[in-house]
Amino acid sequence: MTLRLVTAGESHGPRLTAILEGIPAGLRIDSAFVDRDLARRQHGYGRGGRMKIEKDRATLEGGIRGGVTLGSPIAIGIENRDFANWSKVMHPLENDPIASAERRVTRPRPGHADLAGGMKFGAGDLRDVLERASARESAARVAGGAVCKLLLAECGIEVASGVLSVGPVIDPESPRSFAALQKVREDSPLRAMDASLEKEMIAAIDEAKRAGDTLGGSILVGARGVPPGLGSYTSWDRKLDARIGAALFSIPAVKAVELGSSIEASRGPGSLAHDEIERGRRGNLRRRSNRAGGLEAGVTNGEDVIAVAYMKPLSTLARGLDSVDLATGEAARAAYERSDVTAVAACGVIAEAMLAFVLADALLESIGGDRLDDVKSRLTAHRERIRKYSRV
Ligand code: EPS
Repeated sequence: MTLRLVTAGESHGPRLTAILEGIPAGLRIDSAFVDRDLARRQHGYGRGGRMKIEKDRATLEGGIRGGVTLGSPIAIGIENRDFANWSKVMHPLENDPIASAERRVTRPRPGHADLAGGMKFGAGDLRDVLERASARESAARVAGGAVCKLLLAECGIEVASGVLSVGPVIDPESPRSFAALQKVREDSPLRAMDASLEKEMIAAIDEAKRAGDTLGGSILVGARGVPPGLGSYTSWDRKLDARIGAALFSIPAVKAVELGSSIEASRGPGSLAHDEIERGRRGNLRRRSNRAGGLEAGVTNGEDVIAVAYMKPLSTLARGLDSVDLATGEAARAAYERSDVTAVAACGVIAEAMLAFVLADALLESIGGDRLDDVKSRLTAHRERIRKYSRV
């Protein structure tokens, strides 16, 4: 692996940290761009009280000098404003025993990491688990992903996302293309691909909230301008579709991932599953469709990379699900403090970050270069070689 992204920090601890290692030297970092993505992740109808407290901003703390990367690990900090309300319980060194006892969690939520994580680490207080398992961590990934997007943009690659469905509200005919993603309105309440569905989506969220329930949904994430030949078919762990799948599966609450329109393709014959090859007017090779989502045998084929991530409904329900109190052994309702009703809009922005990371990693692996100008000139040579190959 050429690029590495590590995050640290608890949801109500002092701050989150992202360390991104492997970005070439000479990339200009626009911190306003990173902050814009952090704000996009916080946006979205259905979020809870926490998003009113936080105002995520990136503090660039390492690997950058005068706004330009040095080739060393990039460190980004994001303050948790809510820490001010939790310092007696979440201070890394010293906590107030009475406040900590009051905030102790012993009734695991089905679907969250509480019980499985508690069994793994032997946590007497499930807060030790849920603080790190919280989707708050995804803010650090979005900051790291924004830097990857800046690298990709220098190489002519764009990444975008939109909400395909919320709960049962979906347009099954919604086009799965990058062009459709470009129509998504960033300031709309849900960043839906089909704006005409937003009213119905909002009504579904309101209804779930009234019932003390939560909703999931699905998002489309895509990239345009990706050169052919990234990833590899030669070994299972080099396959880019597998790497994109793993990255999207790592997003909190994502339980299924699809590339292109492969679920529909699996239900029909091969004649309707593949993307037939033809020659364009300028002699270039092109496809009549993009059902494969820009990936064949784990290698990019030059079409837009398209994936869908499916998010389960959030596991913190106001009404609570049946559970067992680990302190008493008795049946009990799962713990509830506060929560989002849905975070599907945020999921799209996190998916952009994860896709940007995997594509930047694959680009550096295939094209390489210690300095941005080396990467760009090598990429130009790569694109030229492929252009010549396609015209033989
Ligand atoms: C989350 C629970 C909520 C969400 C949180 C993820 O936080 P709290 O427990 O403070 O109400 O708001 O998401 C974020 C804080 C965020 O920045 O996305 C959970 O349990 O996963």
